[in-house]
Amino acid sequence: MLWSSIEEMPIKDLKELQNRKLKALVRHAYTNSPFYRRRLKEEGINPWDFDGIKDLVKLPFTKKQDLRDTYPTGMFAVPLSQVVRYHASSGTTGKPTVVGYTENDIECWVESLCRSLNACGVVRGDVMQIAYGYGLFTGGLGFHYAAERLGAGVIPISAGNTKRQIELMKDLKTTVIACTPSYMLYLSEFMLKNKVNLSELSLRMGILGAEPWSEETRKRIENKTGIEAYDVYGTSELSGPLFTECTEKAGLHVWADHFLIEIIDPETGEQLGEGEKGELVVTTLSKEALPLIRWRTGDITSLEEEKCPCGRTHPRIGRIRGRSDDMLIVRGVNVFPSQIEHVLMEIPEVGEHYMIYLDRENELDVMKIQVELRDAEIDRVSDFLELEKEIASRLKSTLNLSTKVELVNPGTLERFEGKAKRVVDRRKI
Ligand code: DLL
Repeated sequence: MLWSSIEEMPIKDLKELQNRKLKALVRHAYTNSPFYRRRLKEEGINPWDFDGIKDLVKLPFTKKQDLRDTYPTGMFAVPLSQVVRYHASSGTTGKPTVVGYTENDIECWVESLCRSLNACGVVRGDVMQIAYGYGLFTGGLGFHYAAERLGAGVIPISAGNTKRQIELMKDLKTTVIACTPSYMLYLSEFMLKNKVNLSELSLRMGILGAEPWSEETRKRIENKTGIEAYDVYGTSELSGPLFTECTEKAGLHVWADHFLIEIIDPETGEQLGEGEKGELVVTTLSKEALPLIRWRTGDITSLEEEKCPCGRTHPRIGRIRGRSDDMLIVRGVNVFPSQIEHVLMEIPEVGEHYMIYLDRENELDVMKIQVELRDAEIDRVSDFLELEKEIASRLKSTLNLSTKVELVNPGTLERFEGKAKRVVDRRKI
């Protein structure tokens, strides 16, 4: 059963709709956002001559850096009095990127995610435990509104507090959990250790995303827990969680009436063909407050345009294979190595050399940072430990993430002749 008949709109009609909406979007951005007006003028684009999808490649890309440069609301295309919600995600130097939504933007988000939840089999009467973070992160509230609209019973528990999660799961007979795949793995470990019998639970489905995971991890989760695990993708700039697999598990459906997607070669910016692996670029066709033109997500995937066996005509993207930049995702939190460097280099006792190690222990991401002292003048162990604690606490307040910090003597860490490789990611996903 479809949520909306638009999900099976003939591909030709969908393309026409996209074409019309793209022209309107360019005019809206040009007229109402000084940022886009300047950008489009620089590229010599007159929105009233712009001929839709045919001219798409003439449009300049937008990137996270543009949002940072115009912090907090310089890219917005509506007066702030029309903004009914803000979300924000972390940025490289501690400044977040801010996304605003009009009432209509929220409506499109809720409607898109309802289609997605329905496509992976969530129905009225399901009890949905939302274990994504609530607050500025889009996961919690995003799922919340869509699940309520769909008629599910929502448990807005947010992330963490595993014992309570399991208690409520038992007592309220949760059927669907929404959380990161690594948290799902952690939950299942915890249940095993605490002798929680999974067959006593009513859980039948997980909607898992916000970080990279693999087909192997899906199999492990499904085998360990007996649930069906579905992938969900989104980014805060596009609205948060948006696209999921359907029950065919053959790629994530992208709602083409709201989002126009391209796959490009991240080096050259050239468009790539169906099935080719490259960076996902998204143009928002309905967003009013913060329209995004050719937004570079930094995520590597491929495009499938053929109608899905489920009958939906909208294009699909494959599982996200990695990133084209250096952003790391640690326990669902976006971390740029430059943020870490920024914090370290503000501490006078710390030298220039550091390494970032990522491991997975008991199914949880662990980040360890080794950093050299500037000179070997700290000889009291207590001062040494104190400094490690201080660094960890500064990192925690910038990254919103706990890290293990290990100070080492000057000259101990590897030096690099070419590009430094400071990140060692040993997680197996
Ligand atoms: O993670 C939005 C979200 C919330 C998605 C809940 C799914 C569920 P950001 O914090 O802006 O937004 O992070 C977006 O996370 O560019 C990807 O690199 C990564 N990501 C998100 N979903 C997936 C996924 C939310 N299913 C960044 N597979 C994106 C791999 C994912 N990576």
